[in-house]
Amino acid sequence: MTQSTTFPVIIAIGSNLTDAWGHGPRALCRAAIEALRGLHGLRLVAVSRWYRSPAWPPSDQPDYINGAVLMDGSVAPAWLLGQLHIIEAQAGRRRSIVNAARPLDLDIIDMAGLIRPSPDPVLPHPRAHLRSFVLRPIADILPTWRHPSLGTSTADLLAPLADDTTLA
Ligand code: PH2
Ligand code: MG
Ligand code: MG
Repeated sequence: MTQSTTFPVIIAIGSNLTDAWGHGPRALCRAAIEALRGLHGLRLVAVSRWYRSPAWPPSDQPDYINGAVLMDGSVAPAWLLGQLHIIEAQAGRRRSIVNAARPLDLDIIDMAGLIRPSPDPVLPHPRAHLRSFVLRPIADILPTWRHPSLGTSTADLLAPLADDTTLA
């Protein structure tokens, strides 16, 4: 039997709230790494540095902590999205309005270059190329990455963006 592999799988991590137990964004992001490590069918290959940035769009929300992980393996996009929603819910995430502050956000950015306009998860993530808090962590974990549909490197995508991320 042939075993297909899916590489790269890139998942962006974000948090800008404390959970009900008092765990802040840094702790929630670290716990998310351990939860991702436990996913069947995927292997954790690399973890980015952590970055801090103001919430986008500008608001009075707390700053975000963002990072990303690189994984490989062979799983279906819809299955992976379901697993990420479970991990988000375990961190106390309740889905409300778009861009609401959240204790944990896990977004699939790329699965082996798959172009998937619908259904969810839409791939590549439709706003990844516009967000320095997504692109800088990707540059850490996979410097050779190119945006699957644009063909552009992280450096070229970052160049025109106002980069308000700093190392956390
Ligand atoms: N995520 C959002 C909305 N705004 N801003 C920053 N700085 N970082 C995020 O991860 C983020 C955001 C929705 O997912
Ligand atoms: Mg997000
Ligand atoms: Mg999300």
